[in-house]
Amino acid sequence: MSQILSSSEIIQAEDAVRVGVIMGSQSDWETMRHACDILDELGITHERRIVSAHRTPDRLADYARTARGRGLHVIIAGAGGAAHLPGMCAAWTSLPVLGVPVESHALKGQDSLLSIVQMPGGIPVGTLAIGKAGAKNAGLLAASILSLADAELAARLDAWRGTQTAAVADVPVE
Ligand code: RP5
Repeated sequence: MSQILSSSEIIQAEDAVRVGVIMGSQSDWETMRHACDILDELGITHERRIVSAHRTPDRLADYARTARGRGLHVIIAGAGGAAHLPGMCAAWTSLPVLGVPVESHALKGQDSLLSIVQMPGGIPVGTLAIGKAGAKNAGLLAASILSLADAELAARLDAWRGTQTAAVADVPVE
């Protein structure tokens, strides 16, 4: 039997947090804010949390294990250095996990990239580029995933891409 929702329940459902953006440290925020900016631009409700695989392992386990039950659809996880956060998050949940390698001081994020991308078969992490571009694309990829079941979001995403295309000049300026 179909369930009839009240208008307040519909508003609540539309406002439900759909993406979790987690990062290993406050120092990752300058990178991860670019994922949140895209989610904001596309009207995707999300939450932001500092969750460290190393310093707060219990917080990570709680966060990832309860994510699907709380209604999240996608998790974007950014970390730098020995960047175990995306992989450990993916170990605790079967939601799509998008990993963003944060640019480290010592190795310019190559350590982060290799830590995130080389997952053994069986526990996938969709790994993006190092730094700002990766965070931005993680937001866009989360939008693409959500758009599979959300035609209005698909239209907003296509419009966003159209605006980007229209902003590319034909010739370079001096
Ligand atoms: C990682 O260690 C974090 O994701 C961060 O990129 C890196 C450095 O953290 P802080 O020492 O700046 O807190 O766990």
